[in-house]
Amino acid sequence: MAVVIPTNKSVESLQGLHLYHGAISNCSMRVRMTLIEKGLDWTSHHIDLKKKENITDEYFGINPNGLVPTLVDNGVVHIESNEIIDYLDETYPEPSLRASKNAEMMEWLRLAGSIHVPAIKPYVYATKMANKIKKSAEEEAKYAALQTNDELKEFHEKHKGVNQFTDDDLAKSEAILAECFGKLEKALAGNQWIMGDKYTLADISWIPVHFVLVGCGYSFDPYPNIVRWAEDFRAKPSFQEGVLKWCPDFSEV
Ligand SMILES: N[C@@H](CCC(=O)N[C@@H](CS)C(=O)NCC(=O)O)C(=O)O
Repeated sequence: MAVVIPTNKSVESLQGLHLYHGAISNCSMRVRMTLIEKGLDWTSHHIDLKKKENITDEYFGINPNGLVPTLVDNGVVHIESNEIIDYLDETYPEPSLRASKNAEMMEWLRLAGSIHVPAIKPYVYATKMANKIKKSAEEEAKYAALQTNDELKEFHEKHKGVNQFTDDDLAKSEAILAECFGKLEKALAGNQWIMGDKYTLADISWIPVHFVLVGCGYSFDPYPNIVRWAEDFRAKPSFQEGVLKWCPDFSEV
């Protein structure tokens, strides 16, 4: 469980559920959807990534990676979106979003988490975000002073200043995505949801990835089962409230 001891002690006195999240962040979308599915009351602390509101001493004091989302539950700080949704389902079990084959479902969450930096983030930045989210020299200096995570430092170096993601970065990311979506396509053959008839955390973990990639121009034409599965979310209140209300169309971001 990704619990962190915050250096920004102000959050330790928060009562109830507080979510620090980004409107356009796919990782935040999965947590918002889970909170909504569970009918939980939560206080929103919106962090505007385009305005670099995550690059502050205050926020790094809550999330040591400077990433959204962060959930604070009665003063306890949780990071890592896939771990947060698992935590929410454990702690607030009704309605259950867990599959009877729990290990298999957790493997889908682990997979979504494991491809975030090698595939999802580079694809989104290379095709869309890098130019929109360029840091000023002052923001670069602030980020360098705050960020201690080497993987994230290396990732953000790739689009720092005049640097750009290369064709090779994009090709590597596309290869990983193709392998994952091949698996997802197979899992959805003859099934409404990833784990079968029951809608679970696995679906919640993956739909934001689909939503954001579509907005970046990724084609799901080779995956008809995924296209049909994604369509089914349009009618879900948790998708409308947790995704579309905050980000109606990622291509417009
Ligand atoms: N593994 C983390 C990844 C979180 C993450 O990368 N969040 C993005 C938005 S989806 C973010 O905060 N980006 C800002 C940055 O990289 O500085 C999780 O699942 O919570």
